[in-house]
Amino acid sequence: MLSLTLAGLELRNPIMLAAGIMGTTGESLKRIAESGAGAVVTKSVGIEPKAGHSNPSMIEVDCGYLNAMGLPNPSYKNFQDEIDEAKKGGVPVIASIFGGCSLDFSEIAGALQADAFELNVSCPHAHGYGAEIGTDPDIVEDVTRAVKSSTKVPVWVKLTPNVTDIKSIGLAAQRGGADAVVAINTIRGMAIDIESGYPILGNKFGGLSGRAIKPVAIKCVYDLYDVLDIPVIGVGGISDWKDAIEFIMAGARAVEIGSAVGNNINIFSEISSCMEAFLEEKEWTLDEIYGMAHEV
Ligand code: RRO
Repeated sequence: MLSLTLAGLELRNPIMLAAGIMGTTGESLKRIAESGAGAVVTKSVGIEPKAGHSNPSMIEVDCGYLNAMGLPNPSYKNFQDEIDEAKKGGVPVIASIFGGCSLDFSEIAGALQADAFELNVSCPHAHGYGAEIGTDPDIVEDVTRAVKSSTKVPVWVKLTPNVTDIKSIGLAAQRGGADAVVAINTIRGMAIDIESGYPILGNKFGGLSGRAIKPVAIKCVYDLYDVLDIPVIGVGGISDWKDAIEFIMAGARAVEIGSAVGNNINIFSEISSCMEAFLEEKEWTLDEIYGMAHEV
């Protein structure tokens, strides 16, 4: 049995869709829900419609992807229908939201009807948003507190690894009243075309995701588990069930999958069934492996 209660949400399994992948339309979110995800997180939405950065905005690199999408979104004012459609998939729908200040965040959270909110204070390449505010513990605390006072549903805060000490940011989110933290967003990175000498991404630099970042994410989850009382949700480079188990042993209550969904939409049910078989063979429960790596 993989079902669990996570920060106020009932989940049939701990394997969720991460923000940014197939999360722009209700139809695609519903499809992911129907393919076995425990919950789905939308693409981040903000106050005004945004076209995003110029192309190329996503490229494949060794062991991962670099993206600088630039928060393309239709504005929260045009997004409720997509959330409502996604809810037909029968699993919790978490709205990822971004803003430039606590007022932006609370306006959006006060207006959208979602099962939970994931606060994006961690996009690595958005001027005035994301990691530009999520690297300051005082702002993270303020934003979290503002959202908590404008909604009754659980509030998760997605953290950037592009800091010296992710624990201090996690603690700030906890002080602000977060119900969980999500670690990690992408790692700032860059690629250059050696024929022309030009940076490849339209935005010049972007965020690295995929297999390459898993060890970084594991360490962040491990460190956050040590200092927080609220649950940590792990994300970053999960490609198969072994990765998911590793995150849970590091201290993640649940995980989110992003880049790997691009290759295989059935990844949620595949991970769940392999994870169940592994736990059965080892005669362990999900609860027993949670944070296991801290017992040594
Ligand atoms: O849209 C993006 O460029 C983006 C976002 Br919002 C994010 O949170 N992380 C990322 O790597 N890209």
